[in-house]
Amino acid sequence: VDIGIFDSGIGGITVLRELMKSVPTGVRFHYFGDTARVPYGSKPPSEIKKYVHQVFDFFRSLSVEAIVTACNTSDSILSKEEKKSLEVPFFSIIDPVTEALKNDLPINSSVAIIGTRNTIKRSLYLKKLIGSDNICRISQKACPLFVPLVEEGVWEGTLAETIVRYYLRGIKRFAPDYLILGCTHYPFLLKPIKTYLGEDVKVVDPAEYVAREFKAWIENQQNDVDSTVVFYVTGEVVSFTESLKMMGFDNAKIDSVKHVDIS
Ligand code: DGN
Repeated sequence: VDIGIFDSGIGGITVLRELMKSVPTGVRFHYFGDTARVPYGSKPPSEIKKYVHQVFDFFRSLSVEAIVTACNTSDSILSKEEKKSLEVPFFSIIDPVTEALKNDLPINSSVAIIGTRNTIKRSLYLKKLIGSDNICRISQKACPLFVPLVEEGVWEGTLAETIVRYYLRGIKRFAPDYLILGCTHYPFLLKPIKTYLGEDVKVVDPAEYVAREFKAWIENQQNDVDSTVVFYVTGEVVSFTESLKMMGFDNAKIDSVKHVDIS
């Protein structure tokens, strides 16, 4: 089965990693990273829509059988109609986690959401969670410097800690029971985030929930051939490949990294 998965850059690899863990055989993943145009986070929504439709056209040319959004910003900006009008199933990153939390969180839970400017402005997480009986307090915060930091490979150390502190000060005071990482780049900063907020805040990664949904969908189509992944990037190949290695993707898992131009 050929599956398209996309993000503005390396963030979506945190989602790809979960998908490959859940579905280790039978899939050829096509990971698209729009690295020449990252970050999407603060760009005008109309511009992001244009990019995402170009990515969809690219996936069409590969005849993928489903598309996974590994980008909360794109998921927030696309309309329901745009998602439905695709010829293949579209997996949202925001829907599975919010559905699960609405049902599973203990009573009187407090929740904070962090994401890019566009994601927080669109407030899909907030809108989907607000009003559930089990959530008593909810807060959200945009952290626009996190994505460039992660793309630069600065995942821990003094600089990462300083920027984490700068953005999460208010969240620390809010003292949520759960923190949702509403941007697929943010799991890279898990270490400084956890250190700053402390053990009492449980960090929720939406990737685990989309992987569960994807697994349930694909279950009956699996075979015993190892899942592989081909990477396509609009930017530079060398630094992207380095990031993959830093994340523990070895050559065996990387089919190839190709440069493409879709603009
Ligand atoms: N990884 C993207 C997300 O989940 O929203 C953010 C990308 C960006 O370009 N800011």
